[in-house]
Amino acid sequence: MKSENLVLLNQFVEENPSLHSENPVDILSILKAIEKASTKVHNTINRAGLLDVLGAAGSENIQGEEVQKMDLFANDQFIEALKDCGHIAAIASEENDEIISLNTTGEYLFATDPLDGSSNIDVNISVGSIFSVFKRTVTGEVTTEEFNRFGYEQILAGYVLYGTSTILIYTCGHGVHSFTFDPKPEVFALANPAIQTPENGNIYSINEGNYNSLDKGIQNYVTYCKALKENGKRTHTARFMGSLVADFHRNMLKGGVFIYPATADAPEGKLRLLYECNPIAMIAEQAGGTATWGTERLLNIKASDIHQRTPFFIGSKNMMKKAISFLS
Ligand code: P6P
Repeated sequence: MKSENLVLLNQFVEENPSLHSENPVDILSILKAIEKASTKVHNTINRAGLLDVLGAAGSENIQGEEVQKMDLFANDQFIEALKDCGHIAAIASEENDEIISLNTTGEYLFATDPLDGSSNIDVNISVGSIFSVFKRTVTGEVTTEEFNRFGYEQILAGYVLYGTSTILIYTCGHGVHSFTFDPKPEVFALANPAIQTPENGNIYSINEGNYNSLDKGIQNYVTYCKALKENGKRTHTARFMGSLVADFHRNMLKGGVFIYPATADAPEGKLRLLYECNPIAMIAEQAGGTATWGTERLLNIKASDIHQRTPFFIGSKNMMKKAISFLS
């Protein structure tokens, strides 16, 4: 496809205002900031071995996890780009214990895991930037409590997946839109205006290293996935990359279920509600899938802490029905 035929973000938003909430101009401005920041991340990740950006930064985040150099680099890019965009009042980031106030006149709140799965960069496995946007209901100085919103209140949610190609996936609640990064001239171009996830699939994604500490019902579901057909062939296939965005994106396109439940290492679940599970759950639902924290809809949770964790079940509608049927 010649570059002059590519549909870029500006054109897609301007030609489809009804897909972009009641303020498409604001949404475009935020998306352009995400494009700017993720371009910087893309260019750095692709040369990581040649730059001093691999490995640990020598500090821990609020979760007590070792921060990677690329986490800090990605975080800085998003903060800078969103500051310039002017519409963001404050950011809640996995990399910062407290919220970052940007602009008291900003109409929106931005939550992000700027580079999820970053420890995979050193071994060349796909990673992702995850983002979630809420419209403010008050004005003036932002407080942390303003982020205590229901997941279903998000007005923009999505991720950038840095894989064999770099792609931007987002929704404003009117379908899931996919854009592919074109390195020349460093823009995202429309790939699919409306992604739908298969209702069925055979991929199950769970870290079975946790098996012996899982709830009995989840153990029983894993055993169900290992059952063989009458002809002796497998019924399911296991795929788990240890990179949420990559695992979710594959399952969304091919059909599958991803589970990160409560474990002995993570009694509340490992994944964070505000900037990992909420945005990906909104994408899943908009693509025709389901996302829960057990038997209940994930987006119905009202956050109470910007870094709170939650068990996470997400995937194809019918696979999720079967998985949830095993939960007590
Ligand atoms: P475990 C990456 O650190 C991450 O936050 C997600 O991207 C991924 O799904 C999960 O943790 C993997 O965790 O315990 O299986 O290594």
